[in-house]
Amino acid sequence: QLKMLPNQEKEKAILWAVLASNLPDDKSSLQKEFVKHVEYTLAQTRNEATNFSGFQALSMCTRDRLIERWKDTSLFFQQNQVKKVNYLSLEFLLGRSLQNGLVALGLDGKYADSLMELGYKIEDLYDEERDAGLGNGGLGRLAACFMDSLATCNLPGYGYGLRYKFGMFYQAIIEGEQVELPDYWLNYGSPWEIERLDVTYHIGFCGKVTMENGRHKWEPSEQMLAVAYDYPIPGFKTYNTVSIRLWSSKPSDEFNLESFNKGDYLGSIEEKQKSENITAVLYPNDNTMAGKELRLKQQYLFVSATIQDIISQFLQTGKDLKEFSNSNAIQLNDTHPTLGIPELMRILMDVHFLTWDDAWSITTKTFAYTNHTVLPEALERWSVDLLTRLLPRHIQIIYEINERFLRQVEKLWPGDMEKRRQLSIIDESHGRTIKMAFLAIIGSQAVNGVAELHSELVKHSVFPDFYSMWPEKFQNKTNGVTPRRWIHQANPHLSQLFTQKLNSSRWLTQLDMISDLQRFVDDTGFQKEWMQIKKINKIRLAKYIEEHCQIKVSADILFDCQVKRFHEYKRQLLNILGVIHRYLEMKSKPQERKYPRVVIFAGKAAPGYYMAKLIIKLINSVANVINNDHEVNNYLKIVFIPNYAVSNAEIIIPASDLSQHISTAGTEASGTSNMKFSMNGGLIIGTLDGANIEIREEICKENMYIFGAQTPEVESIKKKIREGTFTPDKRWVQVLTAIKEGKFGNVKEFQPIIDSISHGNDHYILSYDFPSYLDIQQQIDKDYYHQDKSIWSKKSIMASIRCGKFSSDRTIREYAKQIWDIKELQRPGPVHVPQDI
Ligand code: B1H
Repeated sequence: QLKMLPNQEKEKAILWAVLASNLPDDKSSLQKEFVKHVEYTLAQTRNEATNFSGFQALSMCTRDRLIERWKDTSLFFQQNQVKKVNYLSLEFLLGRSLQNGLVALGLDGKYADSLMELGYKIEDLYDEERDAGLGNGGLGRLAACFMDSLATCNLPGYGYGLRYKFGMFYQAIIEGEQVELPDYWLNYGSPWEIERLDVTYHIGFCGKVTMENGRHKWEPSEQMLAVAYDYPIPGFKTYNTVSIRLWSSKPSDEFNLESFNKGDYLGSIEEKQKSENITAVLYPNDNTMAGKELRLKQQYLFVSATIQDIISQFLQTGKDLKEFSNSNAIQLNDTHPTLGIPELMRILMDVHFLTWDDAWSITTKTFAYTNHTVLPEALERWSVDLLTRLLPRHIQIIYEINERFLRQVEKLWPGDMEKRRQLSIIDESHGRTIKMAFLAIIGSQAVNGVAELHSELVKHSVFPDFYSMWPEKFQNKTNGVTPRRWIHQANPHLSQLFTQKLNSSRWLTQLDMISDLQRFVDDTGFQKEWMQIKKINKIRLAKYIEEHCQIKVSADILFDCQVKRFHEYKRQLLNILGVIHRYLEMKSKPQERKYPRVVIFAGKAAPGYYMAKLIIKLINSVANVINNDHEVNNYLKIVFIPNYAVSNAEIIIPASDLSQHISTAGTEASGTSNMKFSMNGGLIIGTLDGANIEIREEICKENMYIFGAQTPEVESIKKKIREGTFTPDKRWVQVLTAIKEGKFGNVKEFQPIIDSISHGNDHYILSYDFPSYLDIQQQIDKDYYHQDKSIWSKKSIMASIRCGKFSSDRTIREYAKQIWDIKELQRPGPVHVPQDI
């Protein structure tokens, strides 16, 4: 459209581009911008300006600069007509954005100085920001790291998600129990979002399907709108900035005619208000499925708005829909957005009149599915009845997909009714349900797990028949994390040390480079500096603990952390039973009081997960007893940090000497905090599960504390436990006896925990792994408190510098090449005059 511009217009366009992209960054300009936002945008005076208004003003300064890069990036992608990936995730656990944005702009240092003169400490302003907690845990945080890496690696990509008004609940601990409080994170608005009132889509529910000229026509009886809110995600050391588009539901203008005709004005308004509720709250379940109608509505509103948006952008290019999959890849972050598959089919057939075969060919070339869990309770199934009522057209399409698929099954396994039953998308065993993972696999060109072991389990244990049908579909993409946030931002001293010793900050975009530091591993000066940084981080955490838990801990002793969602498979219970054993030993043998340690827990339990909440209570009861026992509390302290979230993870992780990743082998798909801890020089005590296995391969086995049963043994161990032929260690019996004697509070209260690991229950084989867990903990004490301090320092250094593989840049490049087929495209420097003027 710009091609035909006359000369005058061209000059105007250039002037515009230069002015818009040349915000000066000398100190005085930065200060002026900041003051302008305080005085004019916030309408405050110098005297009124609090840290919070300082945060707001600085955010607006940052946002101005990000927006400028951001618009040019999407324009550049469009002009170059590149293939892009659309990453669909019901969760984006972004945490805070201010520091991240300033770091990406390279302005964090300059702003720190500029604001100092105006009377602000920049860290205090960072601290005012509320976390964007739009995710539960690993899966949501992974999506956030991926966006950071897409931008940084100059890959054309867009994130799509939901703008929940209430993010992950705020966790308070009251009398040892978890209490959930609403997280109304948008209370003061978010400086990062751009509301796009012009980008809205109609979303329908319920109603009926009719035939018109041989075509299906869905007439929904419920209508609402999805409105787009865009968030910029800046790349580091590049001008590329990508977007996350989050949808918010709101009533549509169309009036509910039925109520209106009945004269029920108020009733019809009430109906409309309900539509605002759809995106109100994030479901707080990690690794379990909620199965609620509202959640299904969220999922459908999400995919419908997203697919409509992708198609609308595609059609603007003037291309034919048959070319769709050459321009778009769609990645499903777990099965939560799987309805995108029948939604794309519906739009292609019913709106754009493509044939089934054409629509199916496009769909199956476009979608790819990432599986994140093998736990049966987390594999999504939706009731056929519910789907039929809410999405009558989609259920027809799902039936048709299933019919055609089962014909393929029949060809491969003629007459095998059992295979047909096993592989059907529709499960008839407990009510009729749709198996979403089956639909996702059948509708996708690639299926991947998130760590080597997990991907093997996906192929051989979870979906073996699909693997035998389409072995080429199945892949592995080991997770990663962004070193910008998880080293540079969270651990500034370590970042500085890396940059100084490598003489370059290139490691931040090429994390493999840090393995060069291996040449310093025996250098005692370097070791000292290394441990000094750890100490500084421990002092910072000790301060946080004192403020938030009113417990004083010494930064001179071993910090042992287990911070993650509470789930029985993650075995926080094994940890606290180990703590009880340590305590009993110290009580009965004073000579055992020589290896001081603080054991730190943090994490949320799903509000409806009774056992997980009870384990939190047990931990706090044990903490209460031990922390108040003057005989031992100089040697052992237990801390439960409330409200584990991205922002306090940034304080906890760099301070750990040891972290626990101790899930039953074969249950944790990957884990990603294990990578973060290791990069920051914390050693891992862990099972051979998830990404622990690959971390060990990289950093070598002498730098990691591995214990417990391995995946192939687990089934037979469970069987022994069930059948009562396994005899637990006497230390296990002692610990359980201590709880039963009421040493840690009300015996009756904790009985369900005891039951869950006794009488042949113990599904997560705690009793079996307990002895090897205690043994390796003893080894850790000796290594950490060895008189030769270099033993531990070396392990810590190795654990960090051999972690290059676990940058999410590596992961995202693998997806780009092996699944999405998208290419890097870096937009040129600050003054970007569109090429086709
Ligand atoms: C992971 C989930 C999950 N796996 C259901 N599955 C949810 C399942 O709201 N729901 O219904 C929410 C989340 N989350 C985690 O993904 C794995 O447990 C980790 O091992 C893995 O590191 C992470 C990222 O791949």
